[in-house]
Amino acid sequence: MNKTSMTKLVIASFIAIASVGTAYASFFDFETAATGSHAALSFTDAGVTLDVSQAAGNFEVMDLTGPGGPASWGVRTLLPDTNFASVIIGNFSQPQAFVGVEAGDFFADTDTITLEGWSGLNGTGVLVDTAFVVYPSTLGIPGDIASLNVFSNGLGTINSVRMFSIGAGGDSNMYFDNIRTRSVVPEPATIAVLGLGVAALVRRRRK
Ligand SMILES: [Ca+2]
Ligand SMILES: [Ca+2]
Ligand SMILES: [Ca+2]
Repeated sequence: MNKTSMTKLVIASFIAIASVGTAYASFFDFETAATGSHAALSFTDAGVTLDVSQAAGNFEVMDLTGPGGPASWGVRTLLPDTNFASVIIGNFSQPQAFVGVEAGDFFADTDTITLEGWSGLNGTGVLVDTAFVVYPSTLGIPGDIASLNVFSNGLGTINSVRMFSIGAGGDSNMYFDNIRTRSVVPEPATIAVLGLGVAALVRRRRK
């Protein structure tokens, strides 16, 4: 295979990967976290670091062994503190094109679960995308898992997320787990422009 066809193959593979809707590269399951109350925790997977905190107060890492979560959630999961409208914040070490999270509750109340993707850290800048799901009191884990996804778009890329639920009972005891992300990669057009720039530089050096 010559160099030109190799380049074409690389670009074709890149376009194929970029067009997959919710394919992900980094996965955060929180299984390594100590149970209990935390002000902040840091997780790294596939070159992306996720810093978890709460807008105010501490969040919890719950042990699901007792209540029994879904098998795919393992034995550690995130829970906002039990104050009304507590918000879990996730900051990423680099811009993300896609962020997904799973959520669930143990019946009790009807929850409105929200995932917001923001252009800045700590839920600042532009609100790029929002996903929300109403999770009725008749639903509960391990059987019923809600999945929420946000995507970068014309408004910007995602550098942080806010996750929260508002329960009809005034609490926010919704459980969050299995955060999946895909980092932003330069678009083929950007790569082509960069390539032209390099070629121009090489030509100038040769003169
Ligand atoms: Ca987990
Ligand atoms: Ca509920
Ligand atoms: Ca609830």
